[in-house]
Amino acid sequence: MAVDSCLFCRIVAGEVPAERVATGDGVLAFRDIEPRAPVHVLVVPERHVASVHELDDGASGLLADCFALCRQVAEQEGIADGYRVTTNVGERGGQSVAHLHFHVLGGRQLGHIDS
Ligand code: IU
Repeated sequence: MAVDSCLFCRIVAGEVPAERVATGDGVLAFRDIEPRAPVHVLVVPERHVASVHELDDGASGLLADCFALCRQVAEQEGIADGYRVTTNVGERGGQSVAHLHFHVLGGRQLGHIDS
């Protein structure tokens, strides 16, 4: 997908509105438009990467920055005692936006992942 037509690249660029909740080193957190839990925030790298499957071996810094922002969001949102961080890969894996993103979900009792 061309970066200029990627929805999350356009959110990062400020071309598409989103409720931003935090920023980190090359990463952005904003509220999911269709929340599946009382807290549902997406953490995305600013640089376009389609999914974890497209990451190269040098991506450890990017991943550390993403997870650092996930932790910050959990603290900010008051869910640090229990939350889920998840990422989908490819259409068959439930991914609908082809820009790497981590769902930070919490604020209610979460069950096992079974679907
Ligand atoms: P998924 O893992 O690729 O399915 O997650 C994409 C998420 O992006 C999904 O939870 C949508 O509700 C969310 N989203 C959004 O926050 N803003 C948008 O404009 C669109 C999707 I389109």
